[in-house]
Amino acid sequence: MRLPTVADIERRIPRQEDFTSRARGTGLTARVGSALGVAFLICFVTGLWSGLQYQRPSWVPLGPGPTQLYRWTQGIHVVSGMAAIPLLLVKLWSVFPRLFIRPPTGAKERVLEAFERGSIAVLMASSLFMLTSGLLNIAQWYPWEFSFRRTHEAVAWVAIGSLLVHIAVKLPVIRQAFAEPVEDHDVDSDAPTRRAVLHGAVVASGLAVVLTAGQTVPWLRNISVFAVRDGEGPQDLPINRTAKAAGSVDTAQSPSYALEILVGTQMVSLTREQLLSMPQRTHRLPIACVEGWSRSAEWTGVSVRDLLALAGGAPDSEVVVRSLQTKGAFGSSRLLPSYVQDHRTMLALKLNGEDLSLDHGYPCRLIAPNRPGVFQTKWVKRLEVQA
Ligand SMILES: Nc1nc2c(c(=O)[nH]1)N[C@H]1C(S)=C(S)[C@@H](COP(=O)(O)O)O[C@H]1N2
Ligand SMILES: [Mo]
Repeated sequence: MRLPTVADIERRIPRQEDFTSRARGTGLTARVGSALGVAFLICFVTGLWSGLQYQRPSWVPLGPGPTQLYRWTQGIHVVSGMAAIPLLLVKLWSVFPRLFIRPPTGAKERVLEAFERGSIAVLMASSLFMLTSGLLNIAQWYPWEFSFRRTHEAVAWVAIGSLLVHIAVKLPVIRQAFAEPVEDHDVDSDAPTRRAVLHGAVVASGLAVVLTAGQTVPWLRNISVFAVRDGEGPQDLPINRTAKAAGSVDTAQSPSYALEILVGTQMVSLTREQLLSMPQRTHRLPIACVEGWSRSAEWTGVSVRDLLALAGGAPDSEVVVRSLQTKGAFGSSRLLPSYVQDHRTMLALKLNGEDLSLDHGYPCRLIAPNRPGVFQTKWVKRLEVQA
């Protein structure tokens, strides 16, 4: 038996001409690609905004208003990511045969071609990584070892950078494609047309939006089968992490529980009864998770500002909030002075008129306007202020 030669193998690799579907075409690619570019851009900007909540350069103002801002930016982030998935799949399908174009013969052309293919490979790999890691994150499945947030943010820069290069390189082709009709041949009735593929991509993307958006938009909730949380949960609010998972069941229900407020070296302790005897404030505020789901509720409790006043802390302090939690991440968060000054930043004792349930953070939880859910610390043990 003769081993296959390189020429034999080469002959078996398909050529661009072997893909005969007339449903592919530059007009289709350019249109789906542009929609995808818009979705990526929205995703990138809203994602940057979310990243700033964790690490803020001093010139970026972050505060409690507008109350619903983070809820909307993060809802839009997740929805535009979902919308991008069908668009990316159709886009890749529409250019797939180009993978099999044979390299050009001239040395200079080969180098240029290698650069172009290299940049597209980076764009494709980073785009697929962004959409996959985002999707797995909202499904709360972490099959990886690395930090989701840092990696998702770092690769976003690679994706947006290679996208800009790609657009710059293809601009003449894109221009021409938009100047011409999507179909450039006589449409025979049997074959799927480019227009049909384009419509299919738009419908699939629109469906992804509608089926996800209900986690932010209440009146869409019942049809949003892709929403990660259906809005169910004790006291009408979803639960991400239970008290059991956080290892706070016993300490949260202990009769010896007292909230500690540490100002410099001075400490004030307050039992839940003492907290309840302080002036109570009630506000309607959303929990807005980074996974895109959000839900408003009526919270009643004591403002952090009132608590600082009682313990001798200044109202323009930065406050660290620590939880009783013993297992897992998100056991503490930091309140910027702008949040502390707003009386709606509270330690909530009640939710929708009832005592806070254990899984919602009993004996008390932080709630503040325009704040990512992950910083709305539950089972609060201590407020710490640098004197
Ligand atoms: N102590 C503590 N507080 C926490 C969390 C946590 O894991 N531990 N999860 C946060 C997250 S990610 C969100 S979105 C909100 C709402 O989560 P829940 O649905 O679990 O209450 O609570 C936040 N507060
Ligand atoms: Mo969250």
